Amino acid sequence: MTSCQMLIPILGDQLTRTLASLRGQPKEGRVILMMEVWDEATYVKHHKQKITLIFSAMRHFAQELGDAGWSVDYVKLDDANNSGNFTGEVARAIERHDPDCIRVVEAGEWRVQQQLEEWPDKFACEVEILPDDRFVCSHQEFRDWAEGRKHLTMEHFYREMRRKTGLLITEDAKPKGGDWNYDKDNREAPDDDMDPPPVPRFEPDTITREVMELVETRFGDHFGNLDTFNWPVTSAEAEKAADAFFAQRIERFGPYQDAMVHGSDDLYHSMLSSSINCGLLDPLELCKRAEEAYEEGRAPINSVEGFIRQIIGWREYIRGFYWLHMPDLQSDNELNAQRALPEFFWTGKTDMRCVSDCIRSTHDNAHAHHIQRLMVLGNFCLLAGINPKDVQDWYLAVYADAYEWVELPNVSGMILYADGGRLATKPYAASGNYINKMSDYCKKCSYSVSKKTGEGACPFNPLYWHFMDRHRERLESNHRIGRIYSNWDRMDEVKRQEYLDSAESFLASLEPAKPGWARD
Ligand code: FAD
Ligand code: DLZ
Ligand code: SF4
Repeated sequence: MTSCQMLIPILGDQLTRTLASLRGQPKEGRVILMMEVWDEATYVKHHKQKITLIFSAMRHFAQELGDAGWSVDYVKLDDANNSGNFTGEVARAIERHDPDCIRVVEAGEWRVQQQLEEWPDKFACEVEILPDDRFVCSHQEFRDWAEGRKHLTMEHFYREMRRKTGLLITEDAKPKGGDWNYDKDNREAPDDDMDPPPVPRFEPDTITREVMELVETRFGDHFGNLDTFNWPVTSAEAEKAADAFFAQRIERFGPYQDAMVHGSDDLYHSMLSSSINCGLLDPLELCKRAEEAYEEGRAPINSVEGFIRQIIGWREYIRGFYWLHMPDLQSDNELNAQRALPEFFWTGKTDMRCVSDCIRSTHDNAHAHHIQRLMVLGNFCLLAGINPKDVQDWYLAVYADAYEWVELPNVSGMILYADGGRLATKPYAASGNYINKMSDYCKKCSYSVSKKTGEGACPFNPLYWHFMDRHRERLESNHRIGRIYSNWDRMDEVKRQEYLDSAESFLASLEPAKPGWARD
């Protein structure tokens, strides 16, 4: 046993050189502990690319810290005696290093934070849990903001974050460009003018290839494909990805934010979420770079404001919302949705061309862009009444950027209305029309988007009315949705029944996913 003054555990989404637990610390007498553990890799059966990304990024980060003179104790998944969980590994590390104290940054996820909070009772040494100051808004600040508000409107929160950070704020405290929000200018349908440049390639190095082998051996039955792995695994690679976004794609990020094109997986999106969430990129720095692009005339206000809103608006709001409503958020099911996730979410085998393309992208890249997650896959789950637990597990498992703190509010609140409207003021329900307007999917789909009911009709059309009809009691009083029922009531009864029958027969045809898909 060697003795150190301080043990500093760093979790897989804390790969930041300026992390609060490292900042200002001398290297002498400190041991950094990093742990690959079975429990984290399997609490859902994560996409193979997600496990590869995290383990490879962790191993690269450990190497960088070592090169910089830190003493790093790195536990690999296959190390003999690996206990399989964070608490067990910290206990073993205490035996190895006999620290006076443990200094750790709070966990991103509620599940892991529960474990951290047991450490002061479990271990004889002092345990200090620090706030994660890589976010603009602390838990307490969000709670204070939420206190006494009837509805937690993202736009109100976002304006506070703009004022707090000074991003896109003029010297006389006004929003740059004149408006706070340019969302109305961010809804262009795809057109022939679109020509998004490819994202940079990141060839797997020896470390990543070793991790890929481990993942194929230990997690071979997990969803996903490793041949197409292209995620940055170091902060240098992540900076290169960011450089490419600011040089080539931010200009058109705004207008085409909601567009979808068959076979095009990134369009003008930044593709930076997986790097931001595991700590390789600083979100505030990215926002500053976006503002610079506006100041230098390289990108219009709607693109820059849109990007900044996603990060200091949505991302921060979602995190605050998660911590405010956990653990209840996990079990909320306002609309009493009970249907099992269909098998095609794993195979992509469905004639719905939009759904199958989003699942293909998810399988090949561990990624789908926002509007695909929201208005194709999410909309389908909402309309079909898939139970929230299945949907949460799926979204948590399949995306490289997925951590519960960001996945759960998006799933429970934004797509499923399972939280009863605390996040979104109305369900994001849409018929095939919306998908047709914002994509090129419908042109070659074997269903017809203009056909409303019966054989060959786009399933989103009858599902939409089936959803509205079965939740009438709950939704009719919502002023943002109520008028939809006047349209429904104006239809003749035969037509209404056709909608309901078409939806019923489609729902009856869905094959549920095989048991054991989420965890062993
Ligand atoms: P861009 O379109 O370039 O956006 C820029 C950045 O804004 C993103 O990198 C991300 O950090 C942030 N952002 C944008 N929208 C959101 C949002 N709704 N919530 C939080 N941050 C946002 N994002 C995750 O990071 N992890 C998740 O697990 C996740 N699950 C989602 C589940 C559902 C059902 C939905 C509808 C959205 C989810 N999102 C999630 C948000 C969003 O889809 C992804 O952040 C985005 O697709 C990542 O791609 P990008 O980096 O190219 O994003
Ligand atoms: C996602 C993930 C995976 C797959 N594996 C690990 C791991 O073995 N060790 C680790 O430190 N972190 C891992 N992570 C990321 C964690 O799940 C993430 O740090 C916590 O969820 C934070 O609450
Ligand atoms: Fe999707 Fe319907 Fe369009 Fe087919 S017709 S791509 S199912 S929206």
